[in-house]
Amino acid sequence: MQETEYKVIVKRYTDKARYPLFLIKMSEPKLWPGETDEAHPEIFNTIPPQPKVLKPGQLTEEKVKQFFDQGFLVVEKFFQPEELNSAIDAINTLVEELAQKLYNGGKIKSLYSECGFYERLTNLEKEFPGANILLHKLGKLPQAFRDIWGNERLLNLAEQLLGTADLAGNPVWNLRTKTPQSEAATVPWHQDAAYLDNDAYKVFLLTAWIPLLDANATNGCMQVVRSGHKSGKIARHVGCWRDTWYLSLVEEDAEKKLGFTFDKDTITCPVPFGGLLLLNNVVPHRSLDNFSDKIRWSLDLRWQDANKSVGFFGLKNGVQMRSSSDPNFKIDWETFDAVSRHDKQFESMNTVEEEFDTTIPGPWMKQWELVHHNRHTKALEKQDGSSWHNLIVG
Ligand SMILES: O=C(O)CCC(=O)C(=O)O
Ligand SMILES: [Fe+2]
Repeated sequence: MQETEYKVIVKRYTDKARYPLFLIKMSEPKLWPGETDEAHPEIFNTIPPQPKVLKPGQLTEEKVKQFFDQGFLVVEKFFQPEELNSAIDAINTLVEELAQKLYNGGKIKSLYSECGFYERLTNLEKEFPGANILLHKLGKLPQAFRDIWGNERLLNLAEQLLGTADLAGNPVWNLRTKTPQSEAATVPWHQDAAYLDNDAYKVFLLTAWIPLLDANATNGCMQVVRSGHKSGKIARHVGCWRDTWYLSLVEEDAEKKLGFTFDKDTITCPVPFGGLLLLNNVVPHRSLDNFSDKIRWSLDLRWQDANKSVGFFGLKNGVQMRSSSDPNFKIDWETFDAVSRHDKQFESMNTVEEEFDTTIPGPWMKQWELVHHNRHTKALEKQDGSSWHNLIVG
């Protein structure tokens, strides 16, 4: 249903019949663009034809089966420490640049140069709450991140699971800056497709979640609902969780619609340094709070069939990484990086990002009911076209 149609209904009921709003809600089951009855189990459950000879990085038959059965897989050993250490160096540079910027802007009194990789951002954050969000919003990919994303062994793995040699990186990638006890970095239960447009409900995105330390239940590793992708459906999400930009699954709806119980099917997934967690975009997952005194850094990177929609509301294209017709295909990172996803997200919400702006507005907020407004959803409150959210949420 279009927003305009909905507004007409709201107007009709509120002006004329003066129906209480909850009746309007009950009478129209499909109010939110993200909410559909679609089911694409075959896309997320079918093992593609497998290579006869495995390339480096590819998984055994048993592991592939496990991934498609459970919707996730922990690979304990994948990277050599050197491969991740260059990402750590690159992040240290980014933190240094952020500290300088905050310092020169008069936002902090110390650069905390003496602190290490797992502590420095926490100190910046204490003086300037939201410093971790500034880093999370980082638009550009340092070379070390490109090297990980375009890593030949990882691309072999993506090719094996996606069943195509036409591979693209999806524009939604993240550096997670999970400082201790920070609400902004604890991501509640969700299905990744809920953050994208409805095209993503029928395109398999493969995520590799790569921690830059031993991630465990104390420092906020991930939890996944085992086999929560089986139905191939997306359950109801609502926004925005606490003081964040996150959507969260409506748990009762998810259990009913997707056919599992959180109690029985939740699996905690510690991942050692050098390992990774693979996910599809339909399996529900969340991250735990970070109760340790170290920053739980991680990267999440996504691949898909280059010929399919990236599902990002037309805001940014993917980055092609392999071509079935050109074995010497070269990745054009420059074109990809020239478009800032976060700028586009602000634009899509008709709002302007200010300096030191620690909010993250984005189009997913228009896909689902907003049951809670906060500073991240402000842009939506201001917009004429979306004031219908407030009519319902109150
Ligand atoms: O790293 C986190 O805390 C959340 C990651 C996540 O939801 C994802 O990679 O899809
Ligand atoms: Fe996610």
